[in-house]
Amino acid sequence: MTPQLTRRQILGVAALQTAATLGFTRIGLQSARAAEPAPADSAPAIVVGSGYGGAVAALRLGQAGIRTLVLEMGGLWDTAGADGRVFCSTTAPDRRSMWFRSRTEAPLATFLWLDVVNRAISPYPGVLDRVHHDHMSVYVGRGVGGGSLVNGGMAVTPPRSYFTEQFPGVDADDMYGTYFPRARAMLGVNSIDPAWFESTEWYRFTRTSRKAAASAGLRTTFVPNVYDFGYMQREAAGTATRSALAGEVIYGNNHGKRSLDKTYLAAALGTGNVTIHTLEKVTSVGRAGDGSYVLTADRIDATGAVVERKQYGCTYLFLAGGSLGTTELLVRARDTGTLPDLAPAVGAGWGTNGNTMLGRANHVWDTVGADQATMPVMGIDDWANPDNPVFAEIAPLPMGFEHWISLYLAITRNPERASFTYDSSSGAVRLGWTADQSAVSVAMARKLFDRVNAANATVYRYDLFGSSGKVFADDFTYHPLGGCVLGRATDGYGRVKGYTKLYVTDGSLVPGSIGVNPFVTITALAERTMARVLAEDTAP
Ligand code: FAE
Repeated sequence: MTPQLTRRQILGVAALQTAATLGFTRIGLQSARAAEPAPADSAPAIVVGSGYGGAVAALRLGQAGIRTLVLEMGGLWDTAGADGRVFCSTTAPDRRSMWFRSRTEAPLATFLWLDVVNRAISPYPGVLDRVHHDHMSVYVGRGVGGGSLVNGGMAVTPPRSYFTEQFPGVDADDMYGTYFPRARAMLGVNSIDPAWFESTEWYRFTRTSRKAAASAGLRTTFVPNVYDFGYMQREAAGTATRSALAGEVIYGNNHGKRSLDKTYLAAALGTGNVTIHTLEKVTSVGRAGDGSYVLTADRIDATGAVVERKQYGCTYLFLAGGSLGTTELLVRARDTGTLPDLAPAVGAGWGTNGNTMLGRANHVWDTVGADQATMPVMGIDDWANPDNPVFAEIAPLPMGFEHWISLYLAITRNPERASFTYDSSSGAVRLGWTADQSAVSVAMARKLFDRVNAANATVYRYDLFGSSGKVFADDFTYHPLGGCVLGRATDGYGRVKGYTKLYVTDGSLVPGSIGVNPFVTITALAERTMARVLAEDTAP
């Protein structure tokens, strides 16, 4: 099923394509028609970042008739390289894969303890970044669309009871009646056809994991996705170019994925009120004497060199640089004195969503298949277990040959939280996460998967996360959450405490854990914020 694009989305897609073809770093409806528009140094509203929170803000501001500028540090991913493809695959990564690296840093570092996964690449503003802090590194997407360009597309609405626990001040009826459905509709969420799932070779790996879970008495559940499953079935039938069936995911999907540039951002550009500047990293935020906001941004080229330092001004400022990006900007602003009235809660309440990755070795007769679709469609749902709540995504590991590995991304209910601090000597903002805090997630994941192994007489894989024989990947997360938590660093709607007309709309609002993959929650909360802000704060 292909979602119906509105006329405005079609205009937006045309603007994105024209900007890409002509190499523009400013994208708006004007660039679809003629030459590059004149630089805008100020706008009524500025949005920092073009991931989920930023895309929702841009669309709703544009629809309200408010001229809006989006500043995105990553590039626009819409131009085919010499190989005819926009993105490279996970099996043959090149410079497009990662953000200014000379070697890829894939989550699964080794196979049979061998360093055969990562490749030398030349530094370039690639689409996936791995941001290193002590004891924890964070994977994030870079580009127009943020994490939507690189993620697994799992579009999961959290259990209402856990959402309410995490957000006691948010009206759950509003969320489950209005904002979650609105977010899912706009994101193009769809579900795999169960009959096709049961019969296709591409999901044998999921069925094998389901069987192992069932032997341990564990429940599995289908999860929706934003990858177009109609397209995927055509890939399998040989009538569409393969993407999810060609190993594409963490370095981008060339087809099938409804990333934000195809949904929210296309619609935002289609309003005619939204312009996106790419390869511009906001480095500081402050306030002018008249109460407007002043931003400094570095424009970089493909080598990473800063080619221009720009100043922007706006009345309304929406921060959507993701949990790391937004928190870093605000911690620095508070502690360097450019926004001194920010609350002490800015920088606190950060968590990994309890992420831990692991692999199990199946028996030789329990094959996972050489062919694996890259989009996960099922999870082991033991979240309601009060003793050890875990939701484990059954993850693909497409290697093109039978390897008998079941891979999982476990989301555990780890209560540990960390804070960011500003280091005045280096100017860096550092995360204070410790190895002990990761050990909590590992213990919970181990408890669940020890059960699965015991019931199936199987063992863990020791060869996937480096040469040391580590079973649980405890040093990275895909789900950075928190840092500017809703109701603590902000009011109940994302308005930053201490200031007016300053908002947070991204994953930094979520208090470190949401129990499922987070982007549907981030999108729905951003919808709720924008509805309130446009109704109350922007009236003339
Ligand atoms: P995000 O999407 O990260 O967007 C922030 C944007 O701001 C990025 O484009 C940045 O480049 C940009 N930016 C940051 N700082 C600046 C600055 N100073 N100046 C200008 N621009 C800036 O934030 N979630 C799911 O729900 N389902 C999944 O299946 C799933 N799989 C994942 C797989 C991978 C490999 C990864 C990395 C993540 C996955 N996630 C998944 C997580 C999901 O993508 C993430 O929660 C959201 O993207 C976060 O949305 P935000 O709007 O907070």
